[in-house]
Amino acid sequence: MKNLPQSSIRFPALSVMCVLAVVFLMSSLPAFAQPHVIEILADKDSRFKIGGKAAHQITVKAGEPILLRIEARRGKTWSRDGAVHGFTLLRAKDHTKVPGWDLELMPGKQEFSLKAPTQPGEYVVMCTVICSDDHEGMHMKFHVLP
Ligand SMILES: [Cu+2]
Repeated sequence: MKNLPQSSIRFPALSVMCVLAVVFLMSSLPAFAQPHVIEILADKDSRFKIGGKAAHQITVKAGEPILLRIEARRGKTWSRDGAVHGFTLLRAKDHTKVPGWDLELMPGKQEFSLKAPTQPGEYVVMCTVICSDDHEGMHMKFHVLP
């Protein structure tokens, strides 16, 4: 008994309450603690896929942290630096690039920690590597909710 920290002898109830308070805070703030994980396959047939199906749209919340987990498979052609696809986010209205969202995809799995655009609205994800004859069709909508 001598070696126990004094505080746990004097204030056992207080320390239990502190632990409970921390656990409660952590569980009530999942949006800040956990990024929105999006798993995408950039496939060899020049299509973005989610859950095995061709993906037409991704929806996120403005400013939320995002973890992109992308697996890229090489199509017929690739760029000189080895990138097999690209993942570039453009504003739909004027096709200007969103800073930080101009990604090159290497063969295999890769992760990107990003922040969703702070401005709600319509965006477009485009492949920026000429990956096959079907490259022009490699894009999807990206919707940012307020
Ligand atoms: Cu492409």
